[in-house]
This record gives sequence, C-alpha cells and structure tokens, in this order.
Amino acid sequence: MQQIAAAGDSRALEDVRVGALGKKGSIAELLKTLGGMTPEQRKTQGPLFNGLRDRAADAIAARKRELEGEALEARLMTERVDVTLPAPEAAEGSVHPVSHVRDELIAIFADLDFKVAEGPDVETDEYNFSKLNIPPEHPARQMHDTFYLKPQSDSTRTLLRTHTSPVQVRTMLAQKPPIRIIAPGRTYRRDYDATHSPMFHQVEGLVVDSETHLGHLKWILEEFCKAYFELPAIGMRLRPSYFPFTEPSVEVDIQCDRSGGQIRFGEGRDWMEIAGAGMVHPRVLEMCGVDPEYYHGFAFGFGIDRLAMLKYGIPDLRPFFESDLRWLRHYGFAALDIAALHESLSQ
Ligand code: 2NL
Repeated sequence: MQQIAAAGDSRALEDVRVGALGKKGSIAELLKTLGGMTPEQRKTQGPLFNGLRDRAADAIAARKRELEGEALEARLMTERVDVTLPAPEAAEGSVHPVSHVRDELIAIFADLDFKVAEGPDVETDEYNFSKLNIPPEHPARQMHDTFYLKPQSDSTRTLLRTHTSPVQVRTMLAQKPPIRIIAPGRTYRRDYDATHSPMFHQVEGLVVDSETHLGHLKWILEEFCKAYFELPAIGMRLRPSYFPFTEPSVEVDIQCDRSGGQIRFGEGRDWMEIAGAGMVHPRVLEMCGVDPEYYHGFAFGFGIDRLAMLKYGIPDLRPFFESDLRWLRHYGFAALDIAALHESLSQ
C-alpha cells in the first residue's frame, strides 16, 4: 500500500503492479504456495491471499484514476485558451462558389414557388435510366459513361446518379400533381478535362400540372436567367433537340456579347447554350404513376458549376474540386454574403 501511494506517475505505478500482481510478483508467488498446502491450511490461507490480491488490485486501480486525473489537470492548465483575446482581423475560410450559386438558385426558384427536393447519390438503374425512358440497350447509357457499383446480392444494379432526374422520378412516385420542384445536387460521370469533372453539380426542375405547356417553361427559364444574371431583360431562344425523357426537347440559348475578350449577357448578337429542357415524355409520366391523359409536365436541367463559371468569371473547372486554399480565398464568398433576393444576389 505504501508503494502504491508513493508511485508518482503511471509508469512507477505499473512497476508496483508488476512487482506484486505480475506473473512473478510477490502476491502471485504467495498464491502459488497454496498448491503445496494441506486442505485445512488452504481453507484459511486461500481467502487471506485472495483478499490481499483484490485489495492490492483495487488500490492500484484507484491510484491509477488519481494519477490520470492529475495528468489531465496538468494538460488542461498548459492548453488553456484565453477566450477574451480579440478575434482574427479577417474571417478564415470561405463559402465555395458552387455552394453560393446553389443558394442563389434556391432563392430564385423559391421566389417562383418551387420546393427543393433531394435524393440519394447512389441510385438504382431503374430510377436513373429505365423510368426516364432510357432502356438498357439505349446509347444514352454509354453516352452517360456511368460509374456502376459492385452488383448487390438481390441483383439490383446500383450506380452513382448521372443526373438529378431520379429525384424527380421519386417525387412523382411519392406525391400527386401539382408538382413544382427543383433538385440541386451532385452528379457523376466518367469524364475529366478542363470542362468536365467526374463529380459535378446539376439543378433540374420539374413542373407537373393539368395545363402546362412550353410557354410556361420558357417564361420560367427567362425569369430565372434575368434573376441569376441580374439583368432587366435577356434574349432567349429555344432550339429543337433530343432527350429520351422529353418530347419535344429543346436546347436553351441566352443572348450574349463575346467582343472584348469577355462574355456579357443580355446584350450583343451572339448566343450561349445554358440549359436543356422539354415537355416530360408521356411514357415517363406513366412510368412514374402520373396519368398523361390528365397531366402534362415540363423539365429543365442546368449545370451549377457552369453557371458559377459564367457569372463569376472562373475559367477552369478543374480547380473547383482540388481544395486549393489560394483558389478558395480568391473565388470563395464571405460566410455572411448570403444569397437572398432582397439584396442583389451576388453582392
Ligand atoms: C441538360 C439537360 C434536362 C431534364 C433534364 C427531366 C427529368 C424528368 C423528366 C424529364 Cl424526371 N426530364 N429532366 C429534361 C430535359 C433536359 O437536362 O443539359 N442538363 C444539364
């Protein structure tokens, strides 16, 4: 007991423990002598020796807790933080342009009465392709260059979603029209160069109602582009295109001026492609539990990363996802630059 009390740190205490309770320790040796005793001797000596062992073990454990408490106390004294010191001159850290632009999109579409819908990044083949009128042999499945996951035991094929459309599929399956949602989020395709990243961001929109047509789609896209690029007016044209999930399908261009080495929107005689869109294919509505006899829908898709590059003059997509602090300090937004319509969006 004296040795235990005198142990000044956990290593000294461990030496005491080994000396008493270790394989060749003094108490262990005492316990071994029980084997050579008569049954009568063992009856009296056994409980004594065992009691001694238990008391020593308890005392060592108690001293250990005491020493640990002292060590923690000593550490806390040296690691003390003075919370009354002034804050750093400038805030550290910034909001990534993609996060800021996503918040801008949500603010604009919320004002147009859209709700935000979300879904998982790992999707099934069914929701990512089949229900969007993209059958297994369709060339779009190669076109999308999909990341597939290892096959599941129940043979459902899973993948990293190639667009956020499966979120709209899930919404249509879960709720009745009218539907008015946007689905912003991460998407994945096997592609990597100056304008493509294997992980990128999309925002898709979906409106399903009893009287919905291409004119409504164009108005929504115009209102969105004016609000996003902070312009009073902007020329827009819809060109015929093809997507398996929309009919008719269109590509959306906005008016721009490319003279003088930079792009200015809302002026000039040039065009820039900004989105894809169309009327939801009746087969897609049907597969998602919506009766195409009663309901029509339109859908559209934008690249969030590209919208960020266009508005904030960021030339290369690759550094978006390299976590380079110099890039983030340059292009990032201050934490309190909150995207809201009552102030200018970009500030
Ligand atoms: C693009 C094109 C588009 C859609 C996305 C969609 C979703 C459902 C049904 C029908 Cl559930 N369509 N989404 C439609 C047309 C175009 O995106 O170029 N995105 C960056």
